[in-house]
Amino acid sequence: MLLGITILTLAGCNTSGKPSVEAESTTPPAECLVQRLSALRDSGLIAFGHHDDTAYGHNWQYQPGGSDVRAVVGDYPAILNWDLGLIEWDCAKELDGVPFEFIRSEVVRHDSEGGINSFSWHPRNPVTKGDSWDTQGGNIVRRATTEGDSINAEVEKWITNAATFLGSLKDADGNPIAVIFRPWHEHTGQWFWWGLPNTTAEDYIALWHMTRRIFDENGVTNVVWAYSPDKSNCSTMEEYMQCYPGDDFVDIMGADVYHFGQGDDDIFRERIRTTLGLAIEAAQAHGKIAALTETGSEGLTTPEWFTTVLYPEIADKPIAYITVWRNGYQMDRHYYVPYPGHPAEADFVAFYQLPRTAFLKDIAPIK
Ligand code: BMA
Repeated sequence: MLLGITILTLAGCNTSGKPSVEAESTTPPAECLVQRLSALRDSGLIAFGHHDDTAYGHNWQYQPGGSDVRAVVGDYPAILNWDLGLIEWDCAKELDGVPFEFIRSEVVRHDSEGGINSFSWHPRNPVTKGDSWDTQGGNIVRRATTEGDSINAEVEKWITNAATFLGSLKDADGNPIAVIFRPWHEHTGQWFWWGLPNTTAEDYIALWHMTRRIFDENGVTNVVWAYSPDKSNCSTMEEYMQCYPGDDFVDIMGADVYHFGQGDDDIFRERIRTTLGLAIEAAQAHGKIAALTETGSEGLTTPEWFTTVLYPEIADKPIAYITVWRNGYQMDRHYYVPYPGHPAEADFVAFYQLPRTAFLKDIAPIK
């Protein structure tokens, strides 16, 4: 809900957080989004994001205007998160079945309404052809970054696919739409093939640099880069920064911290304080933007979770946004925001009404 948002005119950018047309700005679109996120953080608002929000929800999919968030609070999330999983195999749909062309049209629509889009990526395992969670195949990241290795050529092609798609996101005037991209996430956990200990910090950093080089070679100027360690094995600054690719490669210092287990509120609180605390400290030290890049309590078994567990932990934090994961279509317990009729509905409305939480209407620029 609105807290007196300050619309700043940023150098080379207009009030929508885009390169200024009138001034024939040469500021890259990504830079304007970085400035918009900084302004958002400085305004005291925390933008709310939800994964696949308008594609499907608890008991519906692909309905015009559909969104569990909107159905409950009457407004869309400020940030829509999407995934690129399976773009590497040239598939028409991402790993949870959302067509990439649907994603493109939603990105354009949300952007035109003043919202922000963000992307994660769950690519397949290039050695075993299994999914992201298949950690078999040795140090795949080393092979992926070693010139001459067949996996290197393959993963370079995968990254080129991601760069081509993100770089091709354009608004109705043909201008690139800036988006947040959060590749190779949760690397401090051991569940992804690119995570520690399935690779080394040195190899991980090489993968990030390779990713960035390929985006640059493809002329992509609309990507804001988010680094997002998971709370696992991430309770010291040394652990948080262990795989940091460097100030020239990252714009957002993230933290992925989920609430597992009913009633383990204090464990979650402590994890947020620790890992998000490190993200904030690192962001301040490196001149970056901090964010709670993934969070949530699956099934919302504590109906007041948003206002009594999550909000007190983020309310006084200088972060630009938070993102919760998806409301699976016809997945009984796999959802992270309430849908109409769910016991957590009233609490989510109360969360929406809190002065610092920002949804689409709060961050949409005044035109
Ligand atoms: C996980 C679950 C899976 C999904 C995956 C990638 O957290 O939601 O069902 O396939 O993310 O989106």
